[in-house]
Amino acid sequence: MKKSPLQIARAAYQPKLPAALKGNVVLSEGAATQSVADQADIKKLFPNTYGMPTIQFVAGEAKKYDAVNVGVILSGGQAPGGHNVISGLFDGLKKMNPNSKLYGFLGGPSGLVDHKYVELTADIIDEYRNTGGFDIIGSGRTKLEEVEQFDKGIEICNKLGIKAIVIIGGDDSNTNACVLAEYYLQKKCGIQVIGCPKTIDGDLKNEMIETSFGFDTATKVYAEVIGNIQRDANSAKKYWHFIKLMGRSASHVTLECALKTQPNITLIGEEVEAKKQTLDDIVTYIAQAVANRAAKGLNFGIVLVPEGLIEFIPAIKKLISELNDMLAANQAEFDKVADDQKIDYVVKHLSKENAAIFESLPVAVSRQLALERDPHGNVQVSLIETEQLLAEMVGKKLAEWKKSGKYVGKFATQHHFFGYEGRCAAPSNFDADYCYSLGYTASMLIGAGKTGYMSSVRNTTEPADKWISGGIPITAMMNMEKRNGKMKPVIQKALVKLDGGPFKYFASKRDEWAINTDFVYPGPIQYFGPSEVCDQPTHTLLLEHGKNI
Ligand code: FBP
Repeated sequence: MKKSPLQIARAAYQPKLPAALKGNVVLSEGAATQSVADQADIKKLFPNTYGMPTIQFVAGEAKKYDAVNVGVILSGGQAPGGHNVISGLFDGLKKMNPNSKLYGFLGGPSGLVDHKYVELTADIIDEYRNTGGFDIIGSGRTKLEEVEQFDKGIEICNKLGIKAIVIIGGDDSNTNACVLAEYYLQKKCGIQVIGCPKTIDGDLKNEMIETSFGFDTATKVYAEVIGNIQRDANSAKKYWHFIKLMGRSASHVTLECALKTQPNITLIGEEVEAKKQTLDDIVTYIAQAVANRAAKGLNFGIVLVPEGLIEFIPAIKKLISELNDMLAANQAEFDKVADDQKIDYVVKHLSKENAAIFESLPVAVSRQLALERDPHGNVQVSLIETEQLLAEMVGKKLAEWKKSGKYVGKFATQHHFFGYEGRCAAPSNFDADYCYSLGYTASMLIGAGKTGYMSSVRNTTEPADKWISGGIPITAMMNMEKRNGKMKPVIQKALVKLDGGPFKYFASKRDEWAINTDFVYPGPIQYFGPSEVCDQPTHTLLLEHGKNI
């Protein structure tokens, strides 16, 4: 395969590891844990994996490890750094015992069930070091939650002599990893399961998991292109750019990009929900900011919109919740309804209030809400064109205001959606190091005989040398939530905290950014050069750790 000069230089990059992982490690156990909520329910559902202690790896004496065969799965959406998790895992396993083997299950969790796999040899791993993408083994969104699937997993693991599986995924995939770990313990089949925190959305985090991998690189890519668009807007001075950013459930990506680029308007879904805003409130807020700038002769600007916005609007959230329950209860009947009758079916089966809201939505949005779900039952918000919807609604409002003289200006718009552009970018130094360390830590958890743990690398606003490597029981992150009409144990999503450092900083600045043109142009990710240019973690991480940006 032909490679660019940067790819060649990047292949030679040696990711940094926490100091403790550079030599021999021993395990130090912390306090016993409990789940973030619903302790009694989670304990009952996970009798074998509940309450385990947190773990930290510290430098120690050399130890002999038996050779072990391990399987690895990439699950869900791509995130920069996945290949480095796998290379860190590979190197860690080989360091413990050079006869250990790593198998990659192909195409996501379905590879385990359908017995599709490849042995990952040193030659294959070397091709993918420090590269973006998940193409080394592919990914998929198949849910692992049926006993038959778990048993198919045991079959292939027995055939290949696999004693541990590493699942690299987001909150849903790691929830499934924990269910699998619990089942394999109950069955006493001797297969460990370890999770790794992945998602560009940044919503899988807590005290021990400071960030999910991929968030750093993806937001750096989006911030670069937002900056480029800002410079274009400030040069041409004729367009308002509406930019939707990925982040299915949480607005971390949008908030991080705002902190990096200082656009005029940024919507944060979590705030919309807390303030119980309606779609009209949001449109009015944007229109007012456009009118204020127009009064200063500035008929251009930037609006950032998180892709999950729609689901945060309380009225629509209620509608989606009823839709989920109704569809779950009537799934068999609904599946038989002809495609062109499905919307009518939905309207007839909703409460009056929600049916009215459903019918008031643009057809494209209502179709998405009712008909297009991913295998975890999530609304596929990346397919809803919120940026266009908002631009049109703001345009209409401004046209009304123009009639009454409340607004004088020109309003021409451009729309963008940045998501897929960032998910497979070559990992930043931060993600390259963080992912390699996560993978390496996963190998240590396997060596320590652990199961039901998520690989954890902390203290990430310090240089990599000072990072702390360990594991956190997945049950400690769980609570009970309604999924497809039933209460299920799931990892609690980390949403933007309105009293947290990143949001508070943004809120203190946004009025100035709205009226002025205070754009920042971050430029492209730098892989080589001074540390302050190449190795900076996200603004979100810095502010969450009480540091300045
Ligand atoms: P994960 O949570 O699986 O990492 O995926 C995140 C994400 O990129 C979201 O931001 C987006 O809504 C979704 O995946 C898009 O999914 P798909 O790749 O299936 O279109």
